[in-house]
Amino acid sequence: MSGDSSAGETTRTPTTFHWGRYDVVSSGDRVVAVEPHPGDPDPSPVGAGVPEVNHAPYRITRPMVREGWLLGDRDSVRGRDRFVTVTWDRAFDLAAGELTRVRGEHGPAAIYGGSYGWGSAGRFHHPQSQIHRFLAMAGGYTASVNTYSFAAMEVVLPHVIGGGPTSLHERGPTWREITEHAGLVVSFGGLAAKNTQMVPGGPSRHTQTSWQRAAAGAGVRFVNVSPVRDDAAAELGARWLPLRPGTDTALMLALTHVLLAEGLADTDFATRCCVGFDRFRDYVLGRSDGTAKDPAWASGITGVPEDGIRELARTIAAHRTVINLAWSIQRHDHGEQPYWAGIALAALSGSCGLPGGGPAGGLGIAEHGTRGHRRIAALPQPAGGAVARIPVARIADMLLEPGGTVDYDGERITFPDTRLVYWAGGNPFHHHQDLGRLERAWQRPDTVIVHESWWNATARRADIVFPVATTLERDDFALGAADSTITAMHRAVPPPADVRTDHAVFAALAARLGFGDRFTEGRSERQWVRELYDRTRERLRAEGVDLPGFDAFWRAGSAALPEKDMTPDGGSFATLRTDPAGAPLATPSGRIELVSDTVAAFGYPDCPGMPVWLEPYERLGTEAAERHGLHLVSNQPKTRLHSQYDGGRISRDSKVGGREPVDLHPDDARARGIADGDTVRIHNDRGACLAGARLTDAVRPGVAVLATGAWYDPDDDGVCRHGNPNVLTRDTGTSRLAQGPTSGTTLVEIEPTGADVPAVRAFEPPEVVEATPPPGEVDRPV
Ligand SMILES: Nc1nc2c(c(=O)[nH]1)N[C@H]1C(S)=C(S)[C@@H](COP(=O)(O)OP(=O)(O)OC[C@H]3O[C@@H](n4cnc5c(=O)[nH]c(N)nc54)[C@H](O)[C@@H]3O)O[C@H]1N2
Ligand SMILES: Nc1nc2c(c(=O)[nH]1)N[C@H]1C(S)=C(S)[C@@H](COP(=O)(O)OP(=O)(O)OC[C@H]3O[C@@H](n4cnc5c(=O)[nH]c(N)nc54)[C@H](O)[C@@H]3O)O[C@H]1N2
Ligand SMILES: [Mo]
Repeated sequence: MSGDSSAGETTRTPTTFHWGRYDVVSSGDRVVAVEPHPGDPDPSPVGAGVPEVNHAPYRITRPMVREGWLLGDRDSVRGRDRFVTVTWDRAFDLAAGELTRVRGEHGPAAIYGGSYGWGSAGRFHHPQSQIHRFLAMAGGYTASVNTYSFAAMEVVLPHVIGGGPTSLHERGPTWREITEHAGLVVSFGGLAAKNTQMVPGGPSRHTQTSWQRAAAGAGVRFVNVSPVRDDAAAELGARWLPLRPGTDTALMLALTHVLLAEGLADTDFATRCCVGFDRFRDYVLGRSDGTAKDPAWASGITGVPEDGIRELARTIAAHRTVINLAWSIQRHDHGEQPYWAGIALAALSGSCGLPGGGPAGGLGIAEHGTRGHRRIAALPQPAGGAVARIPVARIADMLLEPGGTVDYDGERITFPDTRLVYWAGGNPFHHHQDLGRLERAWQRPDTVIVHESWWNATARRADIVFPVATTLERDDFALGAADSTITAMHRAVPPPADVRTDHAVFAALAARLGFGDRFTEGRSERQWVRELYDRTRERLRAEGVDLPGFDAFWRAGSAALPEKDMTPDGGSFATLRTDPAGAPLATPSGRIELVSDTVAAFGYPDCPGMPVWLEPYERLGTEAAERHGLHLVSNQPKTRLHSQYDGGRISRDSKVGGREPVDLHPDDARARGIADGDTVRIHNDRGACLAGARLTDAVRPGVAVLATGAWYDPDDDGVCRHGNPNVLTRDTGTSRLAQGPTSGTTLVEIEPTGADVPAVRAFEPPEVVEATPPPGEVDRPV
């Protein structure tokens, strides 16, 4: 509970991050500790690293402007420049001036405000909501659609099973159903315990791993189809099927082949509840193209032995089976295919539409398979703010090719001429692919404005940097999308003297641009928090949930909601199974589309009208692997949320020699003269980084695992000294359908570096020069 604290005494205040609910222990202006809430049975360790990062030397504590930009030096380079301190007034004038100039000279589409990223959990201070409201009211902007998480899935699934982008999550079986009815969970991409830590908006309690345990305890068997053994917790006793990354579609087609060839396929469901079964079957059996997608064929592609494939198919047919599809399998070239093929496999498995069976998306991630989603009130957005839009992962294409076009889900999108980029709550110099290419693209706009709390790679590449308050320095409330506790987020400490909230920055800019009152609606931040809580309360009342009034909630620090279990009927595929005509899906046919005439009509060779195996641009077992013999898996980090809190204790403790660890099989390491703990150089034709080798037989030979999120730290040649995998990944869309990111499709080679290696400088702030402007005069470096 918050209250006064005098020096020496500590205060406890409740807060929530995307990784859970915590108590913040503070003393005066300092955060001393961040402790998991006692009600969380399986808290994330990431919280422990928060206090030092909140007060880190690389915290941005004053508004800053890039020197070369301020001086109008067109040859100066973003990312290599010094910064000049400016007053808030000056920073607001510069930003408002540029927004006005760019809109006036080039139109609103020249302002890119996609601003993708995982800003903080609070509902009011949610930076995406703040920036989009601001830019919409300022006259419009170019937005982004879809996600880095699961773009391929969210674009292809509406064609296949209908509904919204995450329809599979809502339709998949719950853990309760799995525990009670399932015999087998086959998980493509595993169900890594590490990934269950994070839920957008915050999990008040982490329940995934205990559900997994309960299912295993009830006799459910698990198969972990993944290059990494630890993608299933040891206690699940999962069978590990290590395949070559990016080959899931071939494996799924072969499993389907066995079901068809051995008379095990549920042809009744396939003909009654799906469309296109005949054509899909003919493709799988090789009748239409002369290649049977049988286990021998798939074994050559996936590296999984023929017998293993045959046996797994028979086990699937013999049990109530969940076909779980992790999001990682679609962050690949042709990433639409494994989701489509996975649903086809589930449709033929005999379990689709029965309790505890059928396809699931992202079970094991983000508390899926537990409860239904809540309708939480958000900051209102004016209509029509986005005057143009791009698929989110096509940002570098947009910056490099103004006027160029991109195919996307049946449309052709023309890239605007981007003059101003405005980011709040994301780190593109962590999340985007081929960062060397993004570096070049990022030099193109006239102006880049960034809100950040820390001198990360994106803040260093901005022209105007607004230093913003962290979650611990603001009042807010949180309710994870599928959660059962609404939590208060009390301001634990004040922000540093010259730091403001995102909202305060936008409110001040709005005032300068003449729509201050419209933006704030006359409410203070605290009044907005209350307002959004009241609106949430109102919405939940319509669902029969009675929340306390704001004051009582704020005092108590949290309020419980009744658990919202999804109907235990096998999800909406159950009604499809019993009555396909009476309970149609929202697809053109009303059924599962094994063949989609809509997608076929787009005429995309890289995403035809049914699930097929298409060669990715690179993979193990092909000629490309002769030069770069290891497949790089850049998965989600166990010790942080992407790049967030990389400098915190938990992430730092995981580094090897101060660099991001790369997991290698001992055989691959031996062949390259690499020992455990060595600094290594990972490289391909796109770039290179350094990392610290960790040898383990928990990765498949031929695979190297370097988690995403190490703060990008390029030297003068663009070699990342710290180990950010996105210097190595390729910036190509999944296909013309979704244009999603393909970070998973990456071959590399690795070698030892020897002793002479540069130090990591990711956490050293850039050079800052103090400007001492006489009042009213232009800032100049001294
Ligand atoms: N190679 C590879 N690349 C990947 C992935 C992968 O698996 N492999 N995964 C992809 C995926 S799934 C995702 S979702 C993306 C994630 O990409 P991002 O969401 O961009 O990554 P984060 O590190 O979470 O960045 C969030 C940023 O917001 C800042 N921030 C936090 N709270 C606030 C706030 O209240 N206000 C402001 N102004 N800033 C705030 C943090 O300091 C941080 O810099 O990465 C993608 N990139
Ligand atoms: N601790 C932690 N948890 C997180 C996040 C985080 O940053 N930190 N990020 C969250 C976010 S934004 C998202 S989108 C989700 C992402 O959820 P996912 O996309 O499922 O997560 P990943 O860790 O990228 O991948 C899961 C596993 O898939 C395996 N894998 C990789 N490529 C392949 C492949 O081609 N085939 C198969 N079969 N397996 C493969 C990898 O070994 C990896 O460990 O995670 C969320 N959870
Ligand atoms: Mo994500």
